[in-house]
Amino acid sequence: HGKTMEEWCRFSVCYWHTFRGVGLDPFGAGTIEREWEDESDSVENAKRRMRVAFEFMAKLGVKYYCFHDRDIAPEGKDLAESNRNLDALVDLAAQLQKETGIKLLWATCNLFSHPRYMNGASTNPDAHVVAYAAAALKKGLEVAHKLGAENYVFWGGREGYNSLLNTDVLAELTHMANFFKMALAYKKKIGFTGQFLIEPKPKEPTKHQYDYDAMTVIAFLKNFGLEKDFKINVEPNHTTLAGHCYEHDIVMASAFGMLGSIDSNTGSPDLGWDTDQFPMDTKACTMVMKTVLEQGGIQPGGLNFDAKVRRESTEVSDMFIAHIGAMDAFARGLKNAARLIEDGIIKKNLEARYKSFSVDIGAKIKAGSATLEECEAFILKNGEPKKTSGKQEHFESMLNHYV
Ligand code: ASO
Repeated sequence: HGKTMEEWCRFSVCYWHTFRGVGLDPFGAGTIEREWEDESDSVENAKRRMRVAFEFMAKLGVKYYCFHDRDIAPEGKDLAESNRNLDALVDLAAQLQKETGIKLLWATCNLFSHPRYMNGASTNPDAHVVAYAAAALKKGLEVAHKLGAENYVFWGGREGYNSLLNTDVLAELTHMANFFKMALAYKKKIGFTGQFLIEPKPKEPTKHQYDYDAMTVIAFLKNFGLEKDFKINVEPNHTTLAGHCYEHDIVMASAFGMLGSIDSNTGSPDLGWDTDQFPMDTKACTMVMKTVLEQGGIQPGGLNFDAKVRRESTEVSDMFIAHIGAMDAFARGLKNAARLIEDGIIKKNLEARYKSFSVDIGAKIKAGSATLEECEAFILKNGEPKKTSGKQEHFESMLNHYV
């Protein structure tokens, strides 16, 4: 296909789990201590952590990373101090990126952890909070621009509702769209060229999250005229929380030209919450890479290992194993997908399955030029359709041959 394995698999390490994860879960405190961390949450500690992070990524051989503003630099007592903290770490990141050749796949702002965001950021009922989130976003875009981020992600961590009785959903969705429009205006103003991405999630911590899944996000973007400026970052565990499988959202986003990047973990259907395990499911990786191959790649997005360090994962060596295993899973997925496509079985089957759309009334339906009267005339002339037409429920079994 004229591309190397690395170009297809643009792997990225996520800062928030790999370097900030301490093994917290909704039912218990952290279990992991790293020797480079101290209690201070200071800029000095953040700098030490960043040096370790780049050393880890360089040893791993991964070319990209992703972060939230608050992952790399501590929150200050006010916006100005938070921004100063960020500046200090951004300078170091720029230097380390240069030294190692590691690039920023995407940056984002954490607009969900601080108590001020307890009712959301852009969809918060308090305009003061919305304005604060916008101010943080302004700085986040400057940081992304300065570090040459190839994308910028908007994950609406708490953009949703807990009760329909106290929520004006149309007002909140409009505020969210206006927030994105402000971001677009500022992006243009500073000349930032990274791709904007929205990451869907159906619920948790809110009862219902607005960016439910790929199709919901596409509908939202089209409704507010934003579809040309955004693509989607699909996160597998979020798709399983929505009741889909990983590849469903990948395929739906890609079908509409909106698949921008992929967070790579294994959604666990055994647990209800966002467990984010490192990817190991070769079948899912095969299906994902099939879509990536079919759409000609995932640039400027990538495969970001948004996977939680497990509570037992107290050794740094375990972090290497997790990432290496994850890269193997996707590399196998890519090879499997290439074989699957090259064998031609899918293409041949699809052509046969939809061949009725190349002639007669089918061709007119396909072109959008058929009328109800013409369909009726076709039936009167050709008789009733056979109920077995197009059914192949066991076709999927052939995937086992490739995985
Ligand atoms: C943390 C979430 C993840 C998302 C990221 C971006 O776990 O899914 O990609 O934040 O804000």
